Amino acid sequence: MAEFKLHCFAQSGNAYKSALMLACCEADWEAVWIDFFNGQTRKAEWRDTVNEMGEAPVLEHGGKKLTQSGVINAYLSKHFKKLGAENDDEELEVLRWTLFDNHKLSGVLGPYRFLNVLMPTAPDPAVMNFLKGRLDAAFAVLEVQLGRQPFVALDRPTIADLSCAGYVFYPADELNFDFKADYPNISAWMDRLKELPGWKPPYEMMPGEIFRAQR
Ligand SMILES: N[C@@H](CCC(=O)N[C@@H](CS)C(=O)NCC(=O)O)C(=O)O
Repeated sequence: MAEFKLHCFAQSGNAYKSALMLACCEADWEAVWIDFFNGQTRKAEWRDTVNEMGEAPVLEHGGKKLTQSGVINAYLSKHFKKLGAENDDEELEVLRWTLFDNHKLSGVLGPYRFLNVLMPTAPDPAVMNFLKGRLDAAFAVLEVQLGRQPFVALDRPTIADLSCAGYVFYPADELNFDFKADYPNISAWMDRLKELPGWKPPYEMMPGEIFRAQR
């Protein structure tokens, strides 16, 4: 049995953040597939026994059960002494960008992509335009930051980078963003992240069938 278990599914960018962390730490881990699209995380039993928040990812390790990718990755970073902060100021900076990601990037890009290609009914264009505007504003912030320094929070890769990268490596038609053309600093940062030992794109990292909604 593997030392770490990550409850996840291939479409989950939030789970990808922790899967990527486990891979970068060369952890002995296994994926426990969540049948998200048949409602597993909405069932009372799953909420009672796995995560009361009804969300992926969930990490199991040595009797601990952790949720929230930011918390999971902070735990893994301390455990493996990788991709973390080296002092209090750095820790705050890593936390600051992780919260920015959860609120402004992944917290919007996840639903935007879900409406775009995964939801069975076509999305309302007004909703998509609103979310796209929010995302362009958030990516503009990241673009400026990555023009100042090579990685999001510090001058070296940290778990804040993994957080901000949760969704950007999904196929372009799922995201509707052309990072190379519109966000060159983000695109160059993505190339740097691909150099991390253990890096793989999300659909190769986690179990699950790739699909697009048939409308
Ligand atoms: N802030 C959380 C977000 C987790 C999250 O929203 N996960 C999605 C899958 S990518 C989910 O399970 N959503 C279920 C729901 O919102 O009901 C994290 O970083 O772990």
